[in-house]
Amino acid sequence: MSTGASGGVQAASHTLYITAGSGNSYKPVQVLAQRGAGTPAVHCHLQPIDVLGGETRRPGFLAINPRGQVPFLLTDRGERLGESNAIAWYLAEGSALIPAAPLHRAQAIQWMIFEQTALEPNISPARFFSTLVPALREANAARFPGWLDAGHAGLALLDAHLAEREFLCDSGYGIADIAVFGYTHLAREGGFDLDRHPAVLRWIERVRSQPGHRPVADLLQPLA
Ligand SMILES: N[C@@H](CCC(=O)N[C@@H](CS)C(=O)NCC(=O)O)C(=O)O
Repeated sequence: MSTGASGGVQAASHTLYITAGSGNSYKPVQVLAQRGAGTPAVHCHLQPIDVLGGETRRPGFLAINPRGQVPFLLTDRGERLGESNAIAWYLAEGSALIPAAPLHRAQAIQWMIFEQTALEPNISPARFFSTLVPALREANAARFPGWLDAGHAGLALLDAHLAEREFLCDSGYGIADIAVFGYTHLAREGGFDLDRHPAVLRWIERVRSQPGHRPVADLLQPLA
């Protein structure tokens, strides 16, 4: 028995392992918050993991996810799933967050791969050493120019795409926006100048205004 997304006690529930302040952990939680009225409920217990305290490297967590990373999903049937975007997709099934048309579904996958290859690998470490563990920033100073250059190049591509449209896929707001928003909206915390990307800034505000949107600061709060 565990507390579900509804706040009530559920007989069977997924367990989603997450950590505070993480753009990756934020994505599947945002999906749970935005699956929308009228779609079947997904009962999910949010289990905080202390990454900075080393919990992902301890035997207890490695027995759950040998890769030692969050987010990680243990389903109500004991199945295991890693990778934030895969978990987000699984939890979004049955909702309008996943586009219906084949081309739009493929566009969503395209942007979720872009997020993991062009944005997250640059924004996440720059932010980590700037904001989450600033004591290690100096020791990693030589790596910052590479992260900033590559991250800005990715943000420029995103900006050019968004200059012509409201959301990433032609079908409108959905899972790709949630995935790309995860680290993009935190980029300033890594030293990125988002003023260079005005269409990205306008899109960030559009994403923030979507029904059910929760700020990353509320990541560990129980879902309504
Ligand atoms: N590609 C993975 C990256 C996951 C990741 O880097 N997780 C970090 C927190 S944001 C983590 O668990 N780090 C702990 C560790 O490596 O020990 C995803 O999208 O889920």
